[in-house]
Amino acid sequence: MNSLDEYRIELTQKLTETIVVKEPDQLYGPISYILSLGGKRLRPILTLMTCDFFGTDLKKAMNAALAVELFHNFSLIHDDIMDNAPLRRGKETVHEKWDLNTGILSGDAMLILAYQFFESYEPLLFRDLAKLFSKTALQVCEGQQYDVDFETRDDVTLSEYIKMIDYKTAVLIGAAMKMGAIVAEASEECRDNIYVFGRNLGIAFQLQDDYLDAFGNPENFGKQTGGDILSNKKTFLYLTALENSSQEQAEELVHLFSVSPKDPSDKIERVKQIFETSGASEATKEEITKYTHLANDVLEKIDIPEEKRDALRSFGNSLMARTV
Ligand code: GRG
Repeated sequence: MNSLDEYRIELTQKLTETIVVKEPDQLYGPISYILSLGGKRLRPILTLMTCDFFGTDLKKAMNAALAVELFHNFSLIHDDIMDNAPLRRGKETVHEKWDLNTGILSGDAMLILAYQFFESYEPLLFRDLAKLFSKTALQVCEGQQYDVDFETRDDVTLSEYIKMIDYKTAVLIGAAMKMGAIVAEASEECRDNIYVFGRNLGIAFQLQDDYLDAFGNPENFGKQTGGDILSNKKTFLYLTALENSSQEQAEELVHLFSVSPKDPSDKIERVKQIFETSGASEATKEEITKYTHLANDVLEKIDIPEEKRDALRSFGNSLMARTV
């Protein structure tokens, strides 16, 4: 069993070897750029780890892991375009460094490159991997569309929000793990259970992201906190605060989320106060714990050695406790 760092090192080495800048460099340069910005490499590590845990050499899962990381980075480029975001991983976004069309086309090329990585697998594995990948990519699009729709809706419910983050974020984490299980030729039941584990963990992961966006320490988190508040994003924190507040406080919150002051520091501080006093911050932590426990419950059904189950459990718990 490898350590997380070992999975990350193997993956990053392979990524650098495989993705080289060639002509036209306006197409491949941005791909190499976004991948060089690092990131946690959470999804491909999970693919390698799952394959390893089901008893197969992780090298066999490398191409599936690379596909997952390419897809993730492609979706970040296009997401940044849609959000008009200036920074990604603390550096200029692709469309800022180059331009919009470059971001669109390099992103498209990454999606195709991701699919190409599956071509190295034998037909049955190829079929299962490509099928899962297509289904997941479509769900990610649906999640993204829900997210866009929510910007102009004022009646978003908590369950709709959970469905949105499930599709936009969690399904890919579930699929990343299931791909490891597919490559390891684990039973259907194991594949499905590890998928549910990853999906629940993915929901906890996104809720933790929302929480850290408001309450994280900017030095650890790597970005300025309050970004979601600044962009008036209807996160779990916001929706819970609205639900739990008095009419007066709810009206204040709605008002705060309708203005964009030049100096936003007072707005951010006041919204965070309301998140605290309404119990929304506590409720979000409880929701993170709920989804982490749901993930851990499924683990019990998976037929792997106890030490590996423990490793997955502590991985889930460390995500729940993460500050970055
Ligand atoms: C699927 C065809 C197709 C199009 C994509 C743009 C889009 C449609 C979807 C957006 C998907 C998206 C960007 C979801 C956010 C996922 C997320 C939590 C990103 C941050 O993940 P981390 O924290 O990032 O793992 P690092 O930087 O560590 O890799």
